[in-house]
Amino acid sequence: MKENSTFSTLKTEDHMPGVRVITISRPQALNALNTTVLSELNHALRSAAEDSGVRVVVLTGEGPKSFIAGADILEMKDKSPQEAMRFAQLGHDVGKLLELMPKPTIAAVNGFALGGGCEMAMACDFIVAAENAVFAQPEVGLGIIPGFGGTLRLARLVGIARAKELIFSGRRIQAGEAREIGLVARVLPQEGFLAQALEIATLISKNSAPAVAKCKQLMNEFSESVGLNGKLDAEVHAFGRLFGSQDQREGMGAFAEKRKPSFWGIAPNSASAG
Ligand code: DAK
Repeated sequence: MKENSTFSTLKTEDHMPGVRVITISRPQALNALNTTVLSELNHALRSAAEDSGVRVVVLTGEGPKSFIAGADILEMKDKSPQEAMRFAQLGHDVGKLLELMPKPTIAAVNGFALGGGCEMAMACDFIVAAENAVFAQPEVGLGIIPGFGGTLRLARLVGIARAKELIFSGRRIQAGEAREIGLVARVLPQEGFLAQALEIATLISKNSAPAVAKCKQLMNEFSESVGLNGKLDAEVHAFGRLFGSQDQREGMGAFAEKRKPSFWGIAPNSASAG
């Protein structure tokens, strides 16, 4: 195992043969995604994509409690619509790298995968989850929408009715339910979780890299992930527009003040309301 990290919020390690593990390491904030984490992820993923020694990428979070507890609410809460859109774009760039790089990407989800955390996991080729994994898209409880591709990718994975139920309610689901609905490929025991996830990565890394890359490209095309770009832009704009609204300030302010939010935003009353 070779450690080669030069990042402040990530650790990267190479496991033979050709498995790169990228670990988000902000355990004090349950590995929430702030601008620094997203910028560093962008660099780390580009470097893995360009390194011919890397055949499989595994993304995980530091500690047993959390994969990623979402985008960093404390950093986001005072953003203007323009700043929110830039932040969303940064998240989308990372998601596109995970989804489209010609190497398999595996999300090894330990603990919470909430909001932007669930979205990053879904941008990977597949998710393996520890028994203690918990998934949710809780954004509407903060006065915003999933902004890193969740409205599209969750529906693609679990079907539109299930995705609507999860996104409208913000309900949390455990690893078992996530596997039942097709969000998670495999659930593994919590004890020795990463080692087991690495066994799956190692199995893949021993296969023909060009053949695996071609499978990824074709399967993405068949599932239309390569056509997502325009739709993701619509999500970025919708996300940005909600910043500065009374409900966004209330939802994120309530999280910062550790209290329940009280929403007053008016429900749109026509089918074309946007
Ligand atoms: N952001 C910032 N800090 C967070 C955080 C987050 N998402 N989640 C947890 N933390 C911090 C807490 O503030 C706390 O810090 P201290 O108070 O100790 O300084 C520390 O982590 C430990 O958290 P708790 O004390 O709350 O721990 P608990 O075990 O009691 O609860 C929890 C764990 C994960 C259930 C709870 O922390 C929680 O509900 N966290 C928020 C989860 C959440 O709502 N996540 C979704 C965030 S919104 C977009 C891009 C992205 C997104 C949308 C659009 N575009 C670019 C368009 C995504 C949005 C989101 O992800």
